[in-house]
This record gives sequence, structure tokens and C-alpha cells, in this order.
Amino acid sequence: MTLTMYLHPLSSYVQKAKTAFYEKDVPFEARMLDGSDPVASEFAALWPIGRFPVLVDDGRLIFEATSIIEYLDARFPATPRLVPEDAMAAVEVRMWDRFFDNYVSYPQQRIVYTAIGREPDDGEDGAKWKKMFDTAYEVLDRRLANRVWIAGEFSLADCAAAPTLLYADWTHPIPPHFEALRAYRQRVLARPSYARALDEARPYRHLFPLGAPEGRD
Ligand SMILES: N[C@@H](CCC(=O)N[C@@H](CS)C(=O)NCC(=O)O)C(=O)O
Repeated sequence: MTLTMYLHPLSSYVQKAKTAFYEKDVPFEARMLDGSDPVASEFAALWPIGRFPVLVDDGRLIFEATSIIEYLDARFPATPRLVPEDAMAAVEVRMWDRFFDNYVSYPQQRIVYTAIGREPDDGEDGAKWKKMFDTAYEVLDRRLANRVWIAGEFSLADCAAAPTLLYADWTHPIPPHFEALRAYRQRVLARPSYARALDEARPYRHLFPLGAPEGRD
């Protein structure tokens, strides 16, 4: 049995999925997407949408980092769950997973895609995306007062948070007065499962389009 994941280690969504694999200690084979063949052509044929990570398990295709994590919960029921069995607790986890993807990763991706010329430059240095970060930071700081993880036990939502907050802080630093959020960022970055994914990305940091600042991980 081999699970194959198409990935690039620098990708935040790949790091999100990897965190789940490492939490569960489930092995996978990596197919590295560095633009070269045969993997590039293989991936284009497999998933024309072109976004990664994508998982293949015995001919079954699973796309979207969140779905990959939900799949791992279903496929390996004896491993620690990342979406709680309890339906109400699961709603909470899924809600915060969406928060990180939609309100932190989304503006992050707009700023990066503008920097590499994939999306038009609004001439305002990404002001509207940075405002979105500021609002998200405020909501998160409030949410995290007196919490260790974002929604109960370490979960899918924390897998989303770790890479998202890594890059968001590089792009638009979290202000010092958001102490709860800054402490949480440190906590998720230090979680061994995420720390492993983070270490695997270090050799590629020079490729981060906005430049990787020293000492903020
Ligand atoms: N909604 C997808 C987003 C995946 C995504 O945007 N991945 C980026 C890398 S972080 C990507 O594939 N970029 C390549 C591209 O846009 O061509 C998920 O949650 O997995």
C-alpha cells in the first residue's frame, strides 16, 4: 500500500497536509513538483486544476489539503483524529480551518501572486489584503485568549494555522500587542509534526517570492 502525494515542500497547503501525515505517523511517497518531467507531465494529466497537494491512494485521487486530512482520518481510524468524532466539535474545527484558508491564506496568496506577476498590481502595495490580515489577526487574538489550540485538541484547524501564520507573519508581521496570537504562532510552529514539515522546506526558502526574513520561525 503506497500513498503518493504530489507536492512542493515550500507550499503552505502541502505543509498543512504533511502535518497531518506526521501527526498520524502515516508514511507516504513524495512526488516532487519542481517543474521538471516526468512528474510535471504526470501531475498535469492527473489533476488539470494544477493546484497541490494532491494525494493518490490505490488509484483514488484526493484533492484539497482539508480533504486529504479528512481522508486520512477516515482511512486510518486507529490514528489520532484531526476532526473530532463529535459532530458539534467537528463543526467548530471545520469552521476555523475555513477561517485560516479564506481569511489568512487567501490574502497571502494574492500578495504572492501579485509579486510574481500572476495577478495585477493594484498600485497600493496590497493595502486591501493587508487590511484583511489586520482584521483576521484581531479575530484570532481574541479567539486564542486562554486557549492552547484553536478549537479543542490539536486538529485540522491547527494544521491549517501553522503554515498560514508562518507566511502571514513574514508578509505582514503580527503586531506585538496581539500577544495571544503571537504565542499561538510559536506554539504551532514548534509542534513536532509541523516543525518537521517546516524543516523540510528550509532548503527552498530562497524561492519564497517576498524573501524569507531571518529568525521569524
Ligand atoms: N484550495 C487548495 C489550494 C492549494 C494551492 O493553492 N496550492 C498552491 C501552492 S501553496 C498551488 O498549487 N500553487 C500552484 C498554482 O497556483 O499554480 C487546497 O486547499 O489544497
